[in-house]
Amino acid sequence: MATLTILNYPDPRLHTVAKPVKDVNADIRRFVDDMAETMYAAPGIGLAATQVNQHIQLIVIDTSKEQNDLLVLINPKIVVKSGTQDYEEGCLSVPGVYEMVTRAEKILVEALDRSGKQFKLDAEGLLAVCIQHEMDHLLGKVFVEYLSPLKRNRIKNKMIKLSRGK
Ligand code: QAP
Ligand code: CO
Repeated sequence: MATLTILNYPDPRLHTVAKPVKDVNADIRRFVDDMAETMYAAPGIGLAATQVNQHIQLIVIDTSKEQNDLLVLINPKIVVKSGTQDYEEGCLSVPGVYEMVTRAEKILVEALDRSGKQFKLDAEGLLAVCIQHEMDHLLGKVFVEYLSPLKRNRIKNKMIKLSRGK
């Protein structure tokens, strides 16, 4: 296994739209393992393939306290959503920044698992927020794009300054 390099906002590659996975084969399963290792090492609760510069529809999530309940979503689709909730979100691609975002409270998601089998998942609360946040990445969208242009520009400038110091 290997940890992958995470792209940092405002890297333009974070705005790439991901393509569906055609075949959940051994290469994809190896990539899922590397994604999980990268997320756990960070540590984070969610990571989209877009964030490691692989533009395919694949997400790993683990919102459990013990970090021992990996959820793999390949080609995810939200089939039903209801309600709204506000949650203070962060992102491994925007380190040190946490801001409130409004999203659906409950969602029904359809996806393939790491063996390529289709499944449905009812999610609410933090898990629902995390799935919506990660699915946005697959569409090339970062959570700071929900903020006002003023806030977003402040964050952009902060990130550029930080990356200069590396
Ligand atoms: C997305 O985010 C998420 O700023 C996953 O310095 C976050 O794993 C969905 C992280 C919150 C719902 C609620 C962020 C780690 C991890 C940082 C993450 C940082 C170190 C973020
Ligand atoms: Co993110």
